[in-house]
Amino acid sequence: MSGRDADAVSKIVETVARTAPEIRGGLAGRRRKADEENPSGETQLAADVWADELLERRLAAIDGVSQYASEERAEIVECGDSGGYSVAVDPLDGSSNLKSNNSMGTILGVYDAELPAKGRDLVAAAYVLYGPITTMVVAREGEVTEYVIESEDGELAERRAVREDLALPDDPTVYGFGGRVPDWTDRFAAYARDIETELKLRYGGAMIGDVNQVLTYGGVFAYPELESRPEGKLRLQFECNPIAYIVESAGGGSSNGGGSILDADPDGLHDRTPVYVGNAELIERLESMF
Ligand code: AHM
Ligand code: MG
Repeated sequence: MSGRDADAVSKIVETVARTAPEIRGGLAGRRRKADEENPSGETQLAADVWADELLERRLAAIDGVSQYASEERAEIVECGDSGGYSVAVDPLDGSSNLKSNNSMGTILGVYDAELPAKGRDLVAAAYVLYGPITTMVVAREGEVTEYVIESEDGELAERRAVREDLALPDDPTVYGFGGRVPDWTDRFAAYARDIETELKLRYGGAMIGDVNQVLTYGGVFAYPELESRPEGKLRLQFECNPIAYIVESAGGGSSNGGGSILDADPDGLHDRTPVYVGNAELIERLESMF
């Protein structure tokens, strides 16, 4: 697939921005569990299912979108516009934080290929962070921009750029590593011991919140390979590829332990992968220890 309407990419990003205040506004009443599990076998919250349906309705209706896929549904939705972009989303990343009222996000990847696709096929990626304020980080054509999403009566009022040409700070200060420490592999534990002597811990249980810390202060985020789960926890199509694309576009590095996440060949739509993202030097150091 190639020769696409760049306008469609803008519409996709704009649609996620427009939907963000609604997702945020709908969280309070949707903290209970839904009666289903997602394709990865995790319990879905009413909020996960609702955000997925909202995004599917909006994104699948855009001219130039041929596939919609999400962490919350087993199958790809074919949108009828063949030859268009494929959109992959994590509608509510870190949704277990809803119970404890902590940050969550929405992740978007726009691929110029059929799903499952390689990270190198991304033409844009973005995330929304539902923190004390709602922000959105968009990577496109090698540039990363952070926006503040202002809403009025639960609807998008303005998407205001607050950091343009966003780049990771040269002097990193924070790290956040997922998984239980006794479940870490020896090589990752050795890396973590090294990092702990230099940086301070910032881990909040939502990848988007933790990656936003790294983009703001510099450092490294990992959800590593585990003894019990060599493939880690996070999904390649919906979470790791878009985040790797954003971090690399901001001058950082990404790895699955053996090379850039963006070069990984996907087998299935819901594949998981170990993920390490952050300042290039910290990712190179990880690879040299693996
Ligand atoms: P989710 O998409 O089902 O919410 O799960 C993904 C989240 C990530 O945001 C976060 O990095 C990780 O799971 C946290 O896992 P843990 O609770 O094991 O620390
Ligand atoms: Mg997620």
